[in-house]
Amino acid sequence: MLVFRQLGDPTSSTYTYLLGDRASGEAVLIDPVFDQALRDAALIDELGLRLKLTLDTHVHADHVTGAWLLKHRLGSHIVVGRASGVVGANRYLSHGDWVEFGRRHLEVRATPGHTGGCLTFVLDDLSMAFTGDCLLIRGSGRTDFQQGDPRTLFRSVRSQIFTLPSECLLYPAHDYRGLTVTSVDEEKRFNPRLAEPIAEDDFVGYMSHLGLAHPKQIAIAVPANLRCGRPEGAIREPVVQSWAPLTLTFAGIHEIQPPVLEDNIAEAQVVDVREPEEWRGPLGHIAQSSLIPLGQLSQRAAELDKARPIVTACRSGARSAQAVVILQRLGFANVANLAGGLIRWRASGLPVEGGKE
Ligand SMILES: N[C@@H](CCC(=O)N[C@@H](CS)C(=O)NCC(=O)O)C(=O)O
Ligand SMILES: [Fe+2]
Repeated sequence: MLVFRQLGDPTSSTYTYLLGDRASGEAVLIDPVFDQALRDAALIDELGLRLKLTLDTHVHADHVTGAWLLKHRLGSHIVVGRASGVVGANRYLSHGDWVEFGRRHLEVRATPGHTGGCLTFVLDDLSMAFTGDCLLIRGSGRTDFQQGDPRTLFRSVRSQIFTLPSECLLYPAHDYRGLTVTSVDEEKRFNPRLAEPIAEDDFVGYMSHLGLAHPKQIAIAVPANLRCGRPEGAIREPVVQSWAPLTLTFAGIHEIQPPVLEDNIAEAQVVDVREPEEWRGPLGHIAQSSLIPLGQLSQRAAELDKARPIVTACRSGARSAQAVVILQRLGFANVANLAGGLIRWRASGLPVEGGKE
C-alpha cells in the first residue's frame, strides 16, 4: 500500500509530498521546506514510517530546503539532480535513474527550463508525477533566472510530461491560488501557456511578458539550497534545545511523556487544568502540580513563572493541549502537554496524590 500526503508551506506556497511504502515503512519527502521540517518529521513518525531520503526537484529560489535539517534530525539521505550544482548531497540523479523506497520507486525525468537542473519524479505505475516548477496547475514556472529558458521548458513539458498517460495526476511544487492537483489531460487541454494547440514561439512570447518581481527570499534561498539547506555558521534549528526531551506532534503541540516528566519534574511547573472535583477524584493528581481549571487559565496565568518550563496536564491530554495553546498566546514560550494525561501517567505506574487504586 502506498502512503501519500500533500503538505503545504503557506509562507512560500510550496507543496511538499510524502510518499511511503507501508510494507517496508520506507518513505521519501519531495521538496521539504526548512521551516516545516519538524512538522514533517512528526507526521512521518505518527504514520509509523522511516524517512529514507529527501528529494529536491530543483534549487528553489523562494524557500530553504529542509533536506539538510531532516538529515541532521532523522538521518535521511539527501538526493538532488546532478545538473543542480548542489554540493554536499548523498546522491546525484540523472535522467532515467530510479529512486527506490521499499518496493516502490520514482523514475527521474530531466525537465529543465525553470532552472537548468529541474527534475520531474514519476511514480512507478505512472499514476502520479511531481513536476516541481516545470509545469504548474494551469501555469508553468518562470524562466527568467537560474539558467531558465522558455524554449527548454516548453520542450520539457511536451516531451516528458505530456507523454505520460492522460489520467496521470500532476503535483506541482507551488500553487499561488490554493489549487492542489491536476492531470496530464487537463493541462494538455486547458493550460493557458502550454495547451496542445499552443506553439513554442507563442510560449516564448508569453514568458517574456510575465513581469514578475524576483522572489523575496532569493538572495538567501539560492546560496543555502546550493549547500542542501545547511545553515551557515552556528546551527540554527527551528526549536531551541529544550529542558527535557519533548516531541512535537503533527497537530503542532510539544508533548512530554509521563516517565520523562517524572525524571525532570523539578525543572517544571506542572499545571493541572481539570475541574476541582476531578483533582479530588479517583484519578488523583500529580503531587508537584497546581490546579488551575482551564476556564480560569487566562485570568490566572500571572500565577505562573514565564522563565520556567510549564507542563499542562488533564485527564486524557486533550484539554491540556488547549491549555498549551492558551499559554502560548499569552506569551509563555516554553510549554508542553503531558501526553495521555493522568490516565497515561497512572498507566505508566507513576505515583499520584489522592485518588483510588
Ligand atoms: N512572490 C513569490 C514569487 C515566487 C516565484 O517567483 N516563484 C517561482 C517559482 S520558484 C515561479 O515560477 N512562479 C511562477 C508564478 O508566480 O507564476 C516570492 O516572493 O516568493
Ligand atoms: Fe522554483
